[in-house]
Amino acid sequence: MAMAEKYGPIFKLKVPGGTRLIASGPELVEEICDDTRFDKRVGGGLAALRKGAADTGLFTAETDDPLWHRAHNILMSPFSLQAMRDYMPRMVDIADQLMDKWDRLNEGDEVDVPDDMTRLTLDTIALCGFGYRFNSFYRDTPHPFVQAMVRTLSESQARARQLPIQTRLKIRAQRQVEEDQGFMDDLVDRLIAERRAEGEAGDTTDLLGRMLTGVDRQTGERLPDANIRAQCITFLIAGHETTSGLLSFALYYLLKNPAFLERARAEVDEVLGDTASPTFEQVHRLTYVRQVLDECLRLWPTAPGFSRYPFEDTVLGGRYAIPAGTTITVLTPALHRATSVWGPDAAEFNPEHMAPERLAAVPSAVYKPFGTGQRACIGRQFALQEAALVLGMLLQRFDLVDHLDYQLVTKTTLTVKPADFRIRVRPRPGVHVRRADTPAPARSVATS
Ligand code: FDE
Repeated sequence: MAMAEKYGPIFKLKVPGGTRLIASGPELVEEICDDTRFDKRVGGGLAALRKGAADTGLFTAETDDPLWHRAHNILMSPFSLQAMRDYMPRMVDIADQLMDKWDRLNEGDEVDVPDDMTRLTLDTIALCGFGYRFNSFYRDTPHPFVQAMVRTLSESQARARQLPIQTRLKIRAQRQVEEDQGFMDDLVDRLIAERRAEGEAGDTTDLLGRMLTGVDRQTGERLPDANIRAQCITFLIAGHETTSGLLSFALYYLLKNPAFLERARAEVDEVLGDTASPTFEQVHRLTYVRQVLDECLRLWPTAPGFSRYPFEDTVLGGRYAIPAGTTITVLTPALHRATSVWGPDAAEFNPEHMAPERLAAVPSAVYKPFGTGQRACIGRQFALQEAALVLGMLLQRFDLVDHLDYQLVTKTTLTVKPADFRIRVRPRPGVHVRRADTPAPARSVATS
């Protein structure tokens, strides 16, 4: 981001793996987002995880791969508005576990915010995705699946940064990756097999159920099991760190800006009152909370960029010649701070930047926390609904205490998060939520 400020709207960055173009000027990004001239470049951290074409989830598939189209069409249903409604009880189920944990802390106990948000988002995507409970709130150390996933991700990140020869020499690391991938595949395969065995009786409202029964309207085809498995793993990876970072930044900015916190809380009190289990309608009425989240994604889009390439030789901004196939990375945290778009206070947190009347005047290409075009994030509504629900429930019940006078330091792995962000929480005096006794659908599956 400092380089973008120094070198301008587009610059070249030389790294061991080669030279990269980094773009953050709004006018240039508007052109780069044109799907008729540019397409997604599958690269970087996640691409190193690809095994074969059929084994590739949406995120790492090439746009011209027929399986990407088929999966994309079939997956529109599990990410539709109707599906979001169906996920609500499961989202509340996991959110309740977080509320219980914070509620039962003793005076003076600390919470590690990103840690708890990661427990929450991982468990939420797994429960809504395929009825599986990682039970992260009941563990000190991550579930073995999560350990395998984290190791695989950090190895693939390392590979994106090193030379291919270095990768080949790391035999032990390779063996570990294979072992971890095998472990993850086995667990997901078991879930798929169990669901198939249940036949008609199986849940058809979660992601897995919808993937197993879904048919691509264009081709009439279904998804092969190997592809369904890859999608499940992709959703776990894409759907948890990003959303947990978003919630962590939201708590950070509200902690540091009491006036915005009070305004958000006034809305929460009005919309949620003392209901313990918010409904779909209530969550979607939390419009100021949404503005807070949108503003967090402006300053810190937790997936901090995306890469594209032109189909043909092209010229950007009337002056930068770009040969066909050249990778350009759009650096969204820099793009999102353009003073020409957001005004002189572009670098500051202010949910007013996201007021509907103001957004209406902003060209869509300058706000891209979920990527762009046909390859944009399919989980966007899912993530925003989950985040609004959880932020709403937290504001409804807790006061946040900044006992360490936390100063923001970000940590970037595949995603960006606040590092070492610890706070204290206190139940809000005089607030008692009413517990509804509607347990969420719960299935548990034996894990070896
Ligand atoms: C996607 C996405 C993107 C784009 C990338 C590129 O272009 O390369 C982005 C930027 C994103 N995404 C972001 C985000 C943020 C947040 C919070 C999220 N995200 C969340 C989520 C959840 C889920 C489940 C998801 N997410 C998922 C996903 C997927 C599958 C994808 C791929 C799509 C295609 O390609 O087709 C994404 N995501 Fe996201």
